[in-house]
Amino acid sequence: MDNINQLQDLIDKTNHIVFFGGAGVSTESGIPDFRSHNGLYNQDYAYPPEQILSHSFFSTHPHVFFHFYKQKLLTLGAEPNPAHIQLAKLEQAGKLKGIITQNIDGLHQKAGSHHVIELHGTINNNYCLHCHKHYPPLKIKHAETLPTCTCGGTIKPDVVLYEEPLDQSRWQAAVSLINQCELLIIGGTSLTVYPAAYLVDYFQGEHLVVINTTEINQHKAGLFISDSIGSVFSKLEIMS
Ligand code: CNA
Repeated sequence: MDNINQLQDLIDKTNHIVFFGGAGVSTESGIPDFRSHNGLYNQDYAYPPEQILSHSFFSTHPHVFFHFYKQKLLTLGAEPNPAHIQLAKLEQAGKLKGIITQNIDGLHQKAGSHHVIELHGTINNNYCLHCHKHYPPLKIKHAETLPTCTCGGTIKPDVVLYEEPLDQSRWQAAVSLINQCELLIIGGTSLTVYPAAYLVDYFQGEHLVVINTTEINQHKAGLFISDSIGSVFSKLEIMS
């Protein structure tokens, strides 16, 4: 049986599936990831992206942060690709119990998924650091200088920057999902960002499948599919 048929077989016979993904899930929607050859970490900027996307840099260089953020991460025009769409169908079919994503682009929800844990937050929520008033992403996009609240405070996207802790309720929900699933599909992630990557340690189920264009360090994987995730998911038959 080839890799795709093996995955199809696992999906057909399992009713408790969880998907854990990263930036690679959205590259086929035109959003660059961090660590691929043409990812954001391999382009030239005045500062390394890891530094720009840190809490201390946000506080000390907000103009540079927002310039980078608006250009590279505020991807409001992007559309879901077959991976997002088929995962939404799997949820509708009652097989997929949840998606844990490190992405901030909101594309799983745009594709119709409901149970999505956004470990690193989302570009779709933004709030004033002073009075906590919420703002839509267009407020950030259209700000000519720093996005500023009516109270004068700076508006920050609700995305987790380096040096910032994860939201504990999201983390607990993710641990519980992974802990209870029978089939875990990991896709489009280098599994190098912590603590997110520790989540795999909580998996106790039967089957772990990895779909990634490059090899990643995941010894628990029984099946590794070295292909782009949109292409893999578009070959699966999912009854909704
Ligand atoms: P990463 O470290 O850039 O790794 C991406 C992985 O996906 C690499 O191993 C690639 O080889 C692989 N990959 C790329 N394209 C595909 C594809 N089409 N099919 C299968 N595999 C592919 O990204 P991680 O998600 O592991 O790192 C976590 C960071 C990236 C999180 O904090 C995210 O917020 C952040 N990020 C998110 C987005 C987004 O929201 N779309 C974009 C860029 C970065």
